[in-house]
Formats: sequence, C-alpha cells, structure tokens
Amino acid sequence: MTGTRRTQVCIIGGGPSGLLLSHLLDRSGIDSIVLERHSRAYVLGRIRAGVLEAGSVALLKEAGLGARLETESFLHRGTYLSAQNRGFRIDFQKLTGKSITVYGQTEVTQDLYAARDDAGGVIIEEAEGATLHDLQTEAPYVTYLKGGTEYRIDCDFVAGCDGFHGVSRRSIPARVLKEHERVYPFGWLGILSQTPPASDELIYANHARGFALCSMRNENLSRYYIQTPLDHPPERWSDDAFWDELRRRIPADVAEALVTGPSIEKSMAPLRSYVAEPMRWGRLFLVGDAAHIVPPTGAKGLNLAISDVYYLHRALAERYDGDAHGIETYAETALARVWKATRFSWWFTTTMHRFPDQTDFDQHIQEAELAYLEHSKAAQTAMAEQYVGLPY
Ligand code: FAS
Ligand code: PHB
Repeated sequence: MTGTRRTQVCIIGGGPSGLLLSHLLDRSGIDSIVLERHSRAYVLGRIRAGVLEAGSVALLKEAGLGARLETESFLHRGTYLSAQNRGFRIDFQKLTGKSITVYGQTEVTQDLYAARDDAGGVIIEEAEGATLHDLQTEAPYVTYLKGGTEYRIDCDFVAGCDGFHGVSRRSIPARVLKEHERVYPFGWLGILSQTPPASDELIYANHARGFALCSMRNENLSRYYIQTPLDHPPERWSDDAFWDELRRRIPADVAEALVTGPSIEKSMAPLRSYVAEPMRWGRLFLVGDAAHIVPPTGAKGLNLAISDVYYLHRALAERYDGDAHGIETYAETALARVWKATRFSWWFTTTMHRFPDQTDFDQHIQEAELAYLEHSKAAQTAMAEQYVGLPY
C-alpha cells in the first residue's frame, strides 16, 4: 500500500450525485474525497437527463450553482401530450404554481466540476478498482488503484454515488439487500441534433407505432427519442429513418414543421424500474442511480439523485453536530420519495408506450387514461404535481 489519506466522507462516483454531495458537504465544513472511475471528459461526454424539477433548481441555486442555470436554462410552464397524432397541453404553472426547467445534465455536471475546482475540492479521476472495507465498523476505508499503484482512504462515512453499475450497492451482502425490479420490453433511441426544437415545450407522444418524445437543450439543440425494440442497436437507424419514424408518431402539425438535421449523438437506453433496499448499510449510504433507476419517461432519474443528496447532506451535517437522527432515518426518508417517483414513472411509461404483448383491451385502457387526463383537472393536477416534483 503506498498513499494513505484521510477524509470525513469518501464519495464513490463523480457524476451529478457525487459532485453535488461533495459540494454541499464542503459548504457545511465537511471534507470529502471523490473517487471517479473515468476521466472528467468521459463523464461530461455522456448525454443524459434534460429536465430539472422545481426543487432541484432551488437546491442548486441555494448552493451557489445557479449562475448558468439563470441564463442558459428554459422555464417550461407546461408540457404537451399526444395520442394518435392529436395533442393537448397540461399547464403545470396554473395547476401547481410550479414549472420545470430544461437544463441538460451535462451542464449541471459541468457546473459542479467548476464549483469543486473553485473550492479546491479533491476529485481523483481514473480511480480504478475502488473497494469498500469495514463498512460495519466506525473506521471504514476505501482502497483503489491509480496508475497501477494502490491507495487507501480512511474515512468516517462512504457515500455510494457510483450509479447502477457501481461497486457500492454490491458491497452490501446479498443476504441484506432487497431488490425490486421491472424491466420494460423496449428502449429509447435518442438523438441530439443542432436544429431548432419542434415545439416551445416538450411533447410526449403515445402512438400505435410506439412512444416518441420531443425535447431540447437550447434554441438550436434538440433532443428526440423514439421507443424501439431492445434488439435495435443505434447504428441500425439512419438519421433519415429516425426522422421518418418520429414524424409518424408526433402530432401532424408538429411533424409538418419539423426541422431535421444530422444527429451529433445517437444512443440507446434500456428502460427499467429498480429500487434497492436498504439505502444504508453501516457507514455506507447509497445515493442516486446506485440505489434506484426509473424509466426516463417521468424525467425523475437525475432529480431523485438530487433529493437523495439533499437528505444525506443534511443528515451528515447534523451527525457532525452530534445528532444522529438524520443518518438513522436517511434510508426511510429517501425511499419514501423514491417509491412515489418510481410509481409515477411506471404509470407514465405504461400509459405512453406500446407493449409487444399489448391487447385491444390494453389499448383502450391507455386511450381512456389519456382521454381522462385531457379532460379532467383533477387528473391533470395529479400528473402535474408529480412531474414538477413532490416536496422533499
Ligand atoms: P451516474 O451514473 O450519473 O454517475 C455515477 C458515476 O460513478 C459515473 O461517473 C461513473 O463513472 C462512476 N462510477 C461507477 N462505478 C464506479 C467505481 N467503481 N468507482 C468510481 N466511480 C465509479 N434521467 C432523467 O431524468 N432523464 C433522462 O433523459 C435520462 N436519460 C438517461 C440515459 C442514460 C443512458 C442513462 C444511463 C441514464 C439516464 N437518466 C436520465 C438517468 C440519469 O440522469 C441518472 O439518474 C443520473 O445520472 C444519476 O446520477 P448519479 O446517481 O450521479 O449516477
Ligand atoms: C431529455 O430532454 O433528455 C428528456 C426530457 C424529458 C424526459 C426524458 C428525457 O422525460
């Protein structure tokens, strides 16, 4: 063993949850070290979420991360839904008094890296083979390899912010871990194109051929998704084939005016609902995708990671002030919000997508659900309050 370091919280994962947790802890005078498996460029190269809940925006602004958010994001007061090429709008602002903010996860992560750099935060990139030790003791530690040399970090707590494929969740013994999962029989093929967005707000489209989503990043950067079978790799879809399929599924007037162009990114994301319990084991706390995955339909993934960070940061700050209540109740508090968002994301996904084994009965149920949503203020309010984000 060569280098040994000490910190209060060792954070595994330099994605949005790891970086935000390190930033918030730092603002509370708690030191941390972030271990990231990849390079910063690799992390920033991943194209993922696009929508921030009202609570996420408030937290980021409160934490001094609002500068670019103020000037480069887009406030959306509602969204469009469509069924069989005919659209209707849900007015979030009128129904809930809140809106959502369109600001890419890449930008959030960029802002977080910049904030950590400004504060002299310690982020160890390309840290391989992170291994968590003595999590059930008062002196846990983490070992990792960098450049072929093994290092050790002694700490008080470990935050597993390392995503679905990370090491943290796997450090909880199988006899302790309870996993709940639903895998959907389709994925989302997404593209980025340097074209003006199809609409001023998002369009979630239900269609007999499959789901489609029109989103955006800015006035000249659009993000589109179509539901595809899981065995359709991205390279199977030419840009023209993608645009033709998207046009078939969205409202006719939007398809008519759609501005297309070459894709600058094309990727496929499988869809699953997944929740692991407990989110705490001894001195290890799971955060974000390390503990739960939602289908992106409800735009909850990144936002749930942010609310987990909010709860854990508050719990650790209280703990260092001598009050252990927050860390004792972290898992229960976080999971209560996770399960509500998981249910919403499951409901929205099953309402908007075409399932391979779907029967006529299922089709009529979907159409009735959407018709009820179109004409009922109560139904729209229920959808809107979950989409803009339930309170923390
Ligand atoms: P992340 O996965 O973002 O970050 C985990 C970090 O840990 C990564 O940088 C990884 O390299 C690192 N890591 C992993 N193992 C490690 C190890 N052993 N040691 C050190 N570091 C390790 N959400 C939405 O709301 N809308 C979307 O449209 C959307 N699209 C998505 C598309 C894809 C392909 C994926 C995978 C997710 C998508 N999500 C979306 C969800 C996504 O935004 C996550 O919710 C969000 O990234 C969660 O952030 P983290 O919990 O930080 O996990
Ligand atoms: C996106 O813009 O990437 C996005 C928006 C809303 C979603 C999922 C993805 O529900």
